[in-house]
Amino acid sequence: MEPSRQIFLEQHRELSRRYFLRFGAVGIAAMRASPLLAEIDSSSPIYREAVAAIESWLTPQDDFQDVSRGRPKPHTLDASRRAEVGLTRDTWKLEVVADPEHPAELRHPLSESLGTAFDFAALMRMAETRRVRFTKLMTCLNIGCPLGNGIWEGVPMRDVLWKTQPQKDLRRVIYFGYHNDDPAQRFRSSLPVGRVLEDPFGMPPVILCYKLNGEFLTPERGGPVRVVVPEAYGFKSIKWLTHLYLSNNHAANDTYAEQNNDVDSPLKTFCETLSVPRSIKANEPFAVTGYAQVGISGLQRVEVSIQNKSVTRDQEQRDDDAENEDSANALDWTAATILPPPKQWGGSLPDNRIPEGTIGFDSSGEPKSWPIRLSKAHWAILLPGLPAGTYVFRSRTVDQNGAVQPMPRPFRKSGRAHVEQVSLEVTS
Ligand SMILES: Nc1nc2c(c(=O)[nH]1)N[C@H]1C(S)=C(S)[C@@H](COP(=O)(O)O)O[C@H]1N2
Ligand SMILES: [Mo]
Repeated sequence: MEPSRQIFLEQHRELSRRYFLRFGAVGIAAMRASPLLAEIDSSSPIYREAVAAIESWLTPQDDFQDVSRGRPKPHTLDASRRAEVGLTRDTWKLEVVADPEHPAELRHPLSESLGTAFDFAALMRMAETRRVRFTKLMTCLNIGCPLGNGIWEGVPMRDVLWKTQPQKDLRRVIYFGYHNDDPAQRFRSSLPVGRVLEDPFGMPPVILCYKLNGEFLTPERGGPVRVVVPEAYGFKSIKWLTHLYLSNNHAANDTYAEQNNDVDSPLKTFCETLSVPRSIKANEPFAVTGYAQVGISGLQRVEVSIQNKSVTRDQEQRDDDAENEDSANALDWTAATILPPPKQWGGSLPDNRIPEGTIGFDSSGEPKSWPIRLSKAHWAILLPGLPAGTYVFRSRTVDQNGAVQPMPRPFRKSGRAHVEQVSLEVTS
């Protein structure tokens, strides 16, 4: 068997279902002319090779993209300095105290000065009974493209919060990590206390995370302990965690709010291409692959469209209209194939085994449903040959509520949602 075919068979399950290209009667002129219009088998080597080249579903910890602040960045400190400042598992201490500005009333603060700070050994004892694991795509609101997809393990933040015996005046949890003991460098985030104490329907808890893909968090990923907020953009998942302030403040005061970000925006559903052939020969089919971020409203389908830009004058006006995303519905959209769960999860998972008890997976490590919310899906499509010319390729998601990308929340500062446009040159 040729190697790419072998990889494909290892990475992806049953894809033998023949699928139909539905560029139908209303399809674009270029496709109407194509003899390949009717039906294309996904066993085509072009399609299979493109699918085989798709990135792994889980991202190895060291391959995550990094978004870190600090002069120096805390993860760049050498091992002995990290031990001095509490950034190793042996030396880590977490304070859970009343917010100095808007104090909640606590009976039993966890603080260094009282000798009650929470340490890694206590976290591990708590983990014996309280440990949770879930998959999550880490995405920076400002960057938009996911930084990595992982299985995050930790204990619910509420279990540590309750140790302080809060009595009243608790409306928000404000939290930050080590930043060279310099308040000006502090990167702060916050959550309404309700989100910490109780999980919205179907949502995993907010955790104090110590493992990613079955291995302890590296310094770059925020180790020894970071916060992970399942449904939020990355800025809520504070690394090198050192402090929780229990606060009576009712308003978000995240550092990210200072950059005009919509700090209460949960992960959106959107998609983008991973591979588009660089050179396309006229009248030869070609494959396009991509990923979708599966936001809080799930993923129903991925659709693609190809717009012919080499057209006559009266069509030009219509094309200009289509540049405006409001008019995107004037284009013809066709469903791409959302790939099934992979056989190889990637992410350097020990023994390729989904850790036991990972939310959304059954006891044998099979996903209970697919795609998984707050994570990632891959998609692919084989397109029929096109006449020589210039085209624009677009892809977009439709979420489980039927909202079509960039809806329901199109604003850039609420997270990326714009519909990607890739230009295609088809040469004879
Ligand atoms: N302490 C601290 N935590 C932080 C940051 C930071 O600069 N300092 N960056 C945040 C932002 S903006 C993002 S997008 C994520 C990125 O996570 P990653 O570097 O593990 O991919 O971490 C968040 N946690
Ligand atoms: Mo970010």
